Amino acid sequence: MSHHKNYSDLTKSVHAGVSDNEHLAVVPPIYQTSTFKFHNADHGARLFSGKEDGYIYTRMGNPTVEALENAVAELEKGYKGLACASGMAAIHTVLSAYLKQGDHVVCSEAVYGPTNTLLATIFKKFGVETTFTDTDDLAKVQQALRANTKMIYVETPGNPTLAVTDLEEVAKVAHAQRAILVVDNTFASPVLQKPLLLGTDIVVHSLTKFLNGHADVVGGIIIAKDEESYKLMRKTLNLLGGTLGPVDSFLVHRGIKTLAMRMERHCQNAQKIAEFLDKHPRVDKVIYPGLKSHPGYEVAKKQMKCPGGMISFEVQGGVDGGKMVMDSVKLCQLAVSLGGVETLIQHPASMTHAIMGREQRLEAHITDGLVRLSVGIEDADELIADLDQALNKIKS
Ligand code: LCS
Repeated sequence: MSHHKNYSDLTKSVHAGVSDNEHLAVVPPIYQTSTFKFHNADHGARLFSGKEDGYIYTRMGNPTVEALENAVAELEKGYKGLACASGMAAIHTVLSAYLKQGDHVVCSEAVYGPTNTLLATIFKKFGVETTFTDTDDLAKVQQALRANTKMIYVETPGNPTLAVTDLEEVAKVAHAQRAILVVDNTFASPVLQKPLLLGTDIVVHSLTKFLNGHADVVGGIIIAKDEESYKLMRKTLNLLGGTLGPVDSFLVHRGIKTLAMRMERHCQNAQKIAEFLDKHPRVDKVIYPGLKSHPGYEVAKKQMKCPGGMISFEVQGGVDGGKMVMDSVKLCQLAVSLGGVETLIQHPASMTHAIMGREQRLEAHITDGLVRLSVGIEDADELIADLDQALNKIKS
């Protein structure tokens, strides 16, 4: 929506994707329909041939879904969005649109476990090879390149080690190779980081996380930077079929109204909690891009508005210490997923990244005692008190 172009993200979060509709409803209505009527046979033919814009069938497009797609595209400063049934459906759609047998991918070592496994199993089966490497180290990215490298796939901050990749620099490496750069922007959200403005070609998100923000929808989205890329991915998504429904789209669009405000609080709370954990005698190491000790501190400062709501930390006592904390918290909820208003705590080695196997996990710096915290928007001091009593149960 071009008339929103110059507004801040606080304002855009509230208004993005909302356009006038039949009854001038302030909130886009839910078009709960699988199909749309044609005025006559010629009208149907014109819609199918693309000579006229309009809705045909909800897998191919729906006004409620499109409102959400426009909202996120506007926040990311992209061309258009493609809403998907989950973050994984979005990632699968991008990979399927751009890769073929014989191609090679360079992927961040720190990615959501199933993204790693999708590339390492299904795409490998179809003849696509992937090298996983620390994309926060440009020399390693250069080393991983091959003549047939077609895509660099980056998650930043990465799940769960919060490795920060310099997007401007990696985009240069990708483009010198005539490869495309795909960025999973889930941990940052478009309010904290706009990868398309840093040279990225395609952005993906799990909508399930910060964008929706209320832990009640599973969804994903792709943002294309131009019409050509959008059309290729829309064709692919129509064939693969992993689209998002109108009700879930409505709910995510509603969640986005508070996105910028929520992200401010997530960042404030996370900074305070990271500093508390850093001083705690039962904590060996805190990983948060807002701490000077984080190797990506300067890059995060350069490319993110603030370092986000995710913290990883290592407690004393390895797996047992981690278990003690997770079983002792009262306010923080023991659950996977992230980015909601409620604080969640989990153990990547036995939960989100268990699918990778121990050896590959350790290579990706996901140690046995690593605990991941998705900091919510509650009162920071109350969260700190909860974590403090849980950490103090670890035997010294
Ligand atoms: N990308 C990132 C960075 C993620 O964290 C996740 C899910 C996905 C993609 C996939 O999205 P989904 O299909 O679940 O919508 N991350 C999860 C996590 O860390 N815990 O539970 C899910």
